[in-house]
Amino acid sequence: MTRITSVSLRRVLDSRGNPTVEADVLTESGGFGRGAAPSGASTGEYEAIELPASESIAKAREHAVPRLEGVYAGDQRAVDNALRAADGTDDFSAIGANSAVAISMAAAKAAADVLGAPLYQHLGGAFRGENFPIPLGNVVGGGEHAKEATHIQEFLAAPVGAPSVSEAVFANAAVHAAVADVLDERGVPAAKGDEGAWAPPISDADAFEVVDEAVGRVEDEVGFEIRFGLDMAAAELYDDDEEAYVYGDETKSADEQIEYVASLVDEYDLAYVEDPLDENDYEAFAELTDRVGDRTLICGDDLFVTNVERLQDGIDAGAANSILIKPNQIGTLSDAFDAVELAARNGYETVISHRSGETEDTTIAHLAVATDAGYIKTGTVGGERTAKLNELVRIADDAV
Ligand code: 2PG
Ligand code: MG
Repeated sequence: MTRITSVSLRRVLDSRGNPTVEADVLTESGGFGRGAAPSGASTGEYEAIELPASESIAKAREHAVPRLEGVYAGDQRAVDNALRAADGTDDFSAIGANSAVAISMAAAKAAADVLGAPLYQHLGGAFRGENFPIPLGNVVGGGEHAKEATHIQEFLAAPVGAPSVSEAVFANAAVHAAVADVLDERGVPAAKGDEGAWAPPISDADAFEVVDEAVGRVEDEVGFEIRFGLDMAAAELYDDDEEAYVYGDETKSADEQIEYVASLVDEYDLAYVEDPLDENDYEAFAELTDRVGDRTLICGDDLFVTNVERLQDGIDAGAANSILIKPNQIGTLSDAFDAVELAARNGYETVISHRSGETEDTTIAHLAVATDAGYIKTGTVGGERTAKLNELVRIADDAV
C-alpha cells in the first residue's frame, strides 16, 4: 500500500526568500506526503552538502526519482538507502542534501497518510507519555543571523518548569515580548534577525542583562521556572589564522573562551550552551564539559552535524552531553534517527532543531515527539517558527 508511485520536486521560497526544495511523494493507494528542506546560514564545516535548489532538483530527478519508484514509503530505511545509493557520496554532494531531506520527510508523511496515523506515531511515538520536548526559544540574536547585533548568535529562553507544552510555547513568546519592553525602556531600537529574535545593536554583556531581566519578569508572571541558554555558534567566531575567538575588537584564546563560558554558566545559571567552542576542538569542548557539564547542557551542533561518526568521536572524548539534531545536516531521517539512538545510548540529551532558513514544514515537531527528545529548538515567533510550535501544541492536544 505504501509503494511509491511518484516523486515530484519543485522550488519554493524559504523564510529568507531564497529558493529551497519541496518534494511531494505519492503512493499507490493514494497516500500523499510533502516535505521541504530548510537551510542554514551558520553551517558547519562537516555538514552534508546543500546544492543550489534548481541544480539539486535536476540531479535528484535524474538519479533519485527513478530509484524511488516502487520502494515502500513505510520502510523509511529503504527510502533513505535508495537516496544514498542514488547519490553515491558520503555527503550528498551529488544530488544535494536539500533534495534528499525533502524526499525523506515527504516519504515518511506519505506513509503516515496511508496508515491514517499522525507522523509522530509512524516515526515511533506510539508510546508517547506525558513528556514533551521543552522548546528553546530564540529571543535575542546576532552573529550570522543579523548584522550589527550581538556576537553570540542566539539567546534562548528555556521554560524548564513549564507544566505543559502549550504553557512553554506561550512563555517563550512572553519572554520575546518582554525583551522588546526592556529594550524599549533602555531606548534601544531593535529589528529582528533571520529567526525572528530581536537583533539589538548592543554588547553581549548588555544582552545578558536584558534577557535575564525579561526572563525574570515572565517567570514572576507564569509562576514556573524559566532559565535561558545560548547558541554561541563559536565556529563562526573562531579565526583559524589568529587561533582565537574574535568578538569585534577583542579576542579570546581557547582557554579564555572556556573560562568565559564557564563564568557565564555560573553567573546566569544557563540551562544550555550550544557550540561554545570551535567545531574542530573536541579537547576544549571536553574541558568545558568536565567543568560545567553537571549543571548545564553542552550541546554540539557544528561539532557533531548529526553525524554518528563525529558523535562517536565526541562521546569518546567526553566532548559534550547533548547533541543538536538537524535532519538536513545529514540528509535523511534514518541518519538523524541513528544519531538520536547513539546519543540516547550514551546518555546524551537530544535537541531537535530548525535552521535559520525555514519553511512551513512541521516534520521536526513530530520528530521531537517521536524520539522523546528533551528539547526542540524552533524559534519563538514568525510563521515558519510558529508552524512547528503550533503543531507541538496540536500533538499534545491529540489534534493532528
Ligand atoms: C544553529 C542554526 C539554527 P543555522 O546554528 O543552530 O538556529 O542556525 O541554521 O544558520 O545553522
Ligand atoms: Mg547552532
